[in-house]
Amino acid sequence: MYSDSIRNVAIIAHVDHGKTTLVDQLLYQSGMFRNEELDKLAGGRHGLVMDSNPLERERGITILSKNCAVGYTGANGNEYKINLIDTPGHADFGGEVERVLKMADGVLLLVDAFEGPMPQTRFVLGKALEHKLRPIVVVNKVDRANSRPDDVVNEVFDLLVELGADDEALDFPIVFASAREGWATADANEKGENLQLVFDAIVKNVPAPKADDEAPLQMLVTNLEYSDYVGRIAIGRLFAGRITESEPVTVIDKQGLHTQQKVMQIHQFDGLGRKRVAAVRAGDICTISGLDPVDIGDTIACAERPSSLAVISVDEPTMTMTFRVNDGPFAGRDGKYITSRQIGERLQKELQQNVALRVDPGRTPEEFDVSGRGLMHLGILLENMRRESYEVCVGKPSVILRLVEDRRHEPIERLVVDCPLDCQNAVMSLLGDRRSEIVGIDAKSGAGDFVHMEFMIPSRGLFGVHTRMMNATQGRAVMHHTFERYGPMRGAIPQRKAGVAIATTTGQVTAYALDALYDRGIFFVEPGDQVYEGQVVGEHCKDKDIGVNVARSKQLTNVRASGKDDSAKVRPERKMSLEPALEYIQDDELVEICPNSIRIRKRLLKEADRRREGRKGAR
Ligand SMILES: Nc1nc2c(ncn2[C@@H]2O[C@H](COP(=O)(O)OP(=O)(O)OP(=O)(O)O)[C@@H](O)[C@H]2O)c(=O)[nH]1
Ligand SMILES: [Mg+2]
Repeated sequence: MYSDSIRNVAIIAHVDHGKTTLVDQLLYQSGMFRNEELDKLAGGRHGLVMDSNPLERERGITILSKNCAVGYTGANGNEYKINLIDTPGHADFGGEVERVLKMADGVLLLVDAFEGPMPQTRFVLGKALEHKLRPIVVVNKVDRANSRPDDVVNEVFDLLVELGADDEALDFPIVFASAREGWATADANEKGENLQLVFDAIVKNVPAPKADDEAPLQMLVTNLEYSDYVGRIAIGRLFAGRITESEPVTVIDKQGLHTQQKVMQIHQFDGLGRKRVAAVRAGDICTISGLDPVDIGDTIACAERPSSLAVISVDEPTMTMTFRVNDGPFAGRDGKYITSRQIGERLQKELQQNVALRVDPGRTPEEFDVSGRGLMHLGILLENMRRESYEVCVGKPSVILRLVEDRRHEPIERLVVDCPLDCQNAVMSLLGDRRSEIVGIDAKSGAGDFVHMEFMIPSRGLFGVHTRMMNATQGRAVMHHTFERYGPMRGAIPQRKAGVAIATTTGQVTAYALDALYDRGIFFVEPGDQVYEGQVVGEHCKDKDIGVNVARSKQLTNVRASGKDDSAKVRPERKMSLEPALEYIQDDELVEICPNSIRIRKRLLKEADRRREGRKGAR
């Protein structure tokens, strides 16, 4: 059968365990690209070809899952086409992983040879097992000096047992690899030469798609793209039948609504690029242009005998935030799109591709309640909007509660912290305050005096923890967390203790004014910045808010005094980037996000208004 020569495999792992590096190397070694071409595509020496969008490059992480395909000639001389699906490892993009697993018949589970299975390893592996996908375990980074590959294999086995895997899955094939150096080996103590073992493991262990290409067409749309030339492009896998250019088809949406449409062009993945083809058969992954409306989760079916495939279900969001029109005095200064209609349309567009996102109308027509999987999930959306010249204000993120038998339940996350032994107490006391419970602790073998701790902690308790953890351990701790389950609401969690410094006038910040406020706290602005009344310009050293005039300039006189005249001693400012700012704010504050600036402000800009509201609250 045609589909015998196809392998569809998803690469899954915890963040940074080397998925994209491996996919890049597989592409490279399959001989499709010459070195220089890859370098050009990767945008330089260190870039990864597959992490192609600017935010991914900047942050060094994968955000969107992506397809590519490589050819491979097996030991028996058979030709195979391997569709590789690279997935993001960060917990907030778990929705992406869930969605694309539908395309795969097997997974490569990468595990760092030093770190071992981490929270997101557990999550993605659990999802793979739910989809009945058997893992091939790739213990990666065995080139690392402190790697402990054999222990890691045992830990993966234990994890599979814990997740209730069947015997077949427990008998997983193992490959040891260094994705960065481009080799794999069956024996962890020996260096390999190339990645052939990985290719062989895929060909041998990933089942060929079971798909009947004589049956009526069924293709599941798992991804969408836009092109200025052809409009919407649907990406997905053919589960049955064939699809040909210019063919009339029936698109069945999630509600079961049928629309008659016509296919324009069909492309198959070919290396990093795509190749136009006249037809595609069941089992393969392809892109279709010419269909509109078409959405993720829709089935593209045969025009005469249409029937739909099971809809993709994705876990519900756990965190929500209010997006609203920027009504600050500087609104429209650097953004192009600022009205609620423009913001609303942008959010609708995002919904089509971002499956784990939800948008509800807010309290006023100027507001939207946007919910997602975590701070980074929503942060990336905001970062993208900002780059596209939108301006928005957002309120303090909050977790989504659920009612279970009349009791409020909140999201609980599994948090893993690795730190040197001498920081252990600092970490425990920081987390102890935050309603966490410890579920595991052990010294990592082969890693000197490091401890590995696992906690269950309410998502609420994680706000602002990162900064505090870094301060408490001088940056030596590594932490990761993943949503685990909903659980009964735990008690109160300490909020930001410090008050803030609020600008009392609108104007340009002067060194002179900051100098005079030197001992009042830390400032988020620097001389030359424009600020407005009601903007939060710094953190007060006491627990109350204060008003400050940071735009005060020196009275000019004719007499030049000698001495400390221009040598204002301004402390370096604490620059607040997007996500830290979101974690920082309280209920009465907003983060204003514009293309060139991120500001924190009080919801009510006038002090008198804030005081009136405060009195109302106290009554
Ligand atoms: N020493 C060593 N480092 C590696 C190896 N493979 C990847 N890395 C490094 O690990 C880091 C993360 O690699 P990525 O390929 O971006 O990891 P990823 O799993 O795609 O990460 P996300 O997509 O963000 O989840 C990079 O700095 C790589 O250079 C390896 O085999 N050995
Ligand atoms: Mg990646």
